[in-house]
Amino acid sequence: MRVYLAKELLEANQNNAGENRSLLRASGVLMVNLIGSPGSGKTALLEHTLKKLSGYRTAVIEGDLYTDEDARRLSSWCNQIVQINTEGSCHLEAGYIGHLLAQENLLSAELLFIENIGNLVCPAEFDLGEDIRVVLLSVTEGNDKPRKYPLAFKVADAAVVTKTDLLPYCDFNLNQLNEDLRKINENLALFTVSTKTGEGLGDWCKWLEKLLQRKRSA
Ligand SMILES: Nc1nc2c(ncn2[C@@H]2O[C@H](COP(=O)(O)OP(=O)(O)O)[C@@H](O)[C@H]2O)c(=O)[nH]1
Ligand SMILES: [Mg+2]
Repeated sequence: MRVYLAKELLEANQNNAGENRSLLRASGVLMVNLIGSPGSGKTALLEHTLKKLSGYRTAVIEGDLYTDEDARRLSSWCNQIVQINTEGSCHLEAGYIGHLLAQENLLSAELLFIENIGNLVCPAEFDLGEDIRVVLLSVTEGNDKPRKYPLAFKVADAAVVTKTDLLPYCDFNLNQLNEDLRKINENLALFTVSTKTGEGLGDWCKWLEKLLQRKRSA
């Protein structure tokens, strides 16, 4: 009997991620991987981001355990959407993404978003070959989450604090969050947004556009 070590499987994932990254570089597609707890506002942020960036060719890989509800929410706002149902698995892997890049017409997009499976643990361990990894944290989850789930914030390029319209009703301490995040990842970009009021969405989309320009001119 052969015993597989998680380390070996992660190495295989890393190789697949490298292949995805080469494909994306050759095609000039900017791939953004969104991770966050169930209900942190990933789909809502995508809906509003896709609406604001409607001048670009956009595509979404929507990861869910079973349903296609989120894909249906997003389908009017992007040029292409592909649903992956993991049927219980708690994260997406680079091999799945590589398969979709090869089978679907995703490389014709300029901006390709991935909504990862909702949780702050496993998705942090699996590089998908993305250019940018973004972790969402809603104010209703509490500002202690980076201390409790540091890897998700350590491996991200940006953190988006969502549902800021609810700040008056929560004990969420943005200053403490900032302090904790600097200790975990001093290069992390930080955005605060509300899809209800529109606060912060402009800055977030401008940042994405800047990354897109940089990718195009690379
Ligand atoms: N008040 C408020 N609710 C939000 C905001 N963004 C998302 N929600 C709500 O939070 C719930 C979960 O959002 P969803 O985007 O489905 O989260 P996901 O599971 O991470 O994709 C939904 O009921 C949304 O309407 C926000 O900015 N403010
Ligand atoms: Mg969702």
